[in-house]
Amino acid sequence: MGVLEEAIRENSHALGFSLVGIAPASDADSFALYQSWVNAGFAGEMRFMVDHPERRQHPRSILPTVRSVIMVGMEYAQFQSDRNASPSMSAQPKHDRTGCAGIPTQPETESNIPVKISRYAVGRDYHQILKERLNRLLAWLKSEVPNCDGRAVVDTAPLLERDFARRAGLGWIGKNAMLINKRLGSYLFLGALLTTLELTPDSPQVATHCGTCTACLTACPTSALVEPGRLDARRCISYLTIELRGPIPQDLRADLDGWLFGCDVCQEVCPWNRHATADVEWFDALQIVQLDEETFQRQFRGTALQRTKRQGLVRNAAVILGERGDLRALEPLRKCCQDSDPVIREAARWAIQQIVERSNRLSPTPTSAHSALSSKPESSSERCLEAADSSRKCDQNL
Ligand code: B12
Ligand code: SF4
Ligand code: SF4
Repeated sequence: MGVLEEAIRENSHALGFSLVGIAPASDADSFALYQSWVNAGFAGEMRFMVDHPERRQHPRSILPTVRSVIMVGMEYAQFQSDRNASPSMSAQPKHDRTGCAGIPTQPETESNIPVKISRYAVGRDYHQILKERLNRLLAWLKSEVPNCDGRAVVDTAPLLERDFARRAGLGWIGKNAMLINKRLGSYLFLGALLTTLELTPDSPQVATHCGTCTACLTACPTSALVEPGRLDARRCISYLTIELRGPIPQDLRADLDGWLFGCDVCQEVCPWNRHATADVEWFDALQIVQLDEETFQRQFRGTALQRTKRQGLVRNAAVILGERGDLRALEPLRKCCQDSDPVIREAARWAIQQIVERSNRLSPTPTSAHSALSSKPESSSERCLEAADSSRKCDQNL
């Protein structure tokens, strides 16, 4: 390894990047895989993945004079110490430390219905933090080699990041489609610094270490991993709760598995994450469905949750509440039926229907209904009837 490459590594580590590697700027190895993924319709409504596919073939579409791609990986844990954007709505206790097969649980109390956000979304939005640090790396590189140029990219540029990370030796692509590092697992963000410098590349990772394991394929709640490493985003909870605008398809609503934003199931079950210390964060779905725009902005500005907007977050909470069938959700859901947003109204109406139907199934007669309706039988059954009425009114509004 040359002196400059060594200095790049040292500076990257100093900036908090646990993993650093260099890949040559050439055609993406798996460009054909990406094309067949798009052609199969797996990108769903993500236009940014479908439009101009040729841009993902070579990183020169981002920086025309690029000659090397410095790939970095940062552990989620780095971010989770920075909780200044942590919303006060989180259910307590906020964080649940889990490693391998650590499926987090949060006890329900009388006043809350816990739902979880995936580990990568905890704390400040990673895009900003990675980009800031990559730009610092670029500034340092420019001071070392004055004529060089570069461009920092995180997530949003047309670069097949996992592909380049594998080529830079950061890890292999698991059957769960994640870039996995033998030492650190997969709770990692990726970022890239494209540079005009001709750097000595690292050896690509060729070996995979999944072996005969298929834990992620069987654990995925929606069977989105249609074959090893190939994900139908239209079924993925991460896509459904973050990227999809409009209603969540009815046949997948029962499978959201309590995820309000994103999903980590295929990583939670991965043995390579057994030492990981990343946390999920819990929220109270009863509070989320009551969020107004101002509160949403105040609580979630600067976090990854802004991507789904208030519409997405309230929609997701309503769908999960409908699936849970808890009568406490009826009152807030009824208010959602009056929301100015049609997607929220539809989700609330559907949720109310689920709760009413479930309650009717559990207690077909008023007497048995009362005993099934927990602590406040009279008001609960009244609310149930009113809810059914609201649901009909909502139908008319749509
Ligand atoms: C679109 C997108 C999504 C979509 C689609 C995901 C997908 N699997 O395609 C949705 C919204 C579903 C999503 C979900 C998530 N995402 Co996302 N996503 C992206 C984005 C913007 C593009 C990914 C892409 O190009 N997809 C198209 C498919 C075809 O590509 P791919 O899955 O990356 O697979 C390529 C390689 O794996 C390769 N390949 C597959 N198998 C093999 C085998 C061999 C031998 C070889 C050589 C190559 C190879 O072929 C593919 C084409 O290049 C990237 C950022 C970026 N610019 O790359 C982040 C990114 C992939 N996402 C990330 C994260 C964190 C997530 C979530 C964990 C978030 C969450 N907790 O909810 C989930 C994980 C879901 C999963 N199991 O993949 C991280 C992944 C970090 C890592 N360690 O891998 C990235 C890199 C963002 C970042 N900068 O950190 N995501
Ligand atoms: S993120 Fe969740 S829904 Fe998506 S593939 Fe992984 S386990 Fe399945
Ligand atoms: S769960 Fe098993 S098969 Fe899936 S990515 Fe991890 S090691 Fe590979």
